[in-house]
Amino acid sequence: MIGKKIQDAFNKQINEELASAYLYLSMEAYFHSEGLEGMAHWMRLQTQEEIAHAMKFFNFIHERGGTVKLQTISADLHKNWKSPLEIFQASYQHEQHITACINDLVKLSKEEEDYPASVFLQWFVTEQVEEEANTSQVVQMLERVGDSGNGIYMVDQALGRRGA
Ligand code: OFO
Repeated sequence: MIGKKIQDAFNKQINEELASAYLYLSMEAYFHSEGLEGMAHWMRLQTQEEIAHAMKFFNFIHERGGTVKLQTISADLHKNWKSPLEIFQASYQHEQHITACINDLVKLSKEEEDYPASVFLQWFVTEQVEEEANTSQVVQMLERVGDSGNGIYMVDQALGRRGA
């Protein structure tokens, strides 16, 4: 049986993951409006990953006999985006925020001596290393090309090759 503190914290994390999906969806919409279909594709896969992350927490709560409580997703994350660089910088910052959330959950699971939760969270610890690396690499690429239309086109093509 899952303890109340872990259940509440995991429910909050479901919201964080779905808010991440919502954030990336707003970014995908911007890329479509700019005709950057490779970046839009990259964001679509990112959104799908975030929903999968939320579902891992959702399933874990149920498997441990707990109750899932869905909460309102913040619309503050949905901005009027202005450029690919601004978007990927925001993505990188957002992933750093998610890493901090996961680290707090790991700490709580240890304080609560909830070993199944600690083991479950290890996947997310590893995943966050990848999430930060992926977004910061795109930031570097975009910084390198600056305002060059050809450069943005090349980055768009590269991101369009992202596999699931
Ligand atoms: Fe982007 O890793 Fe989940 O939120």
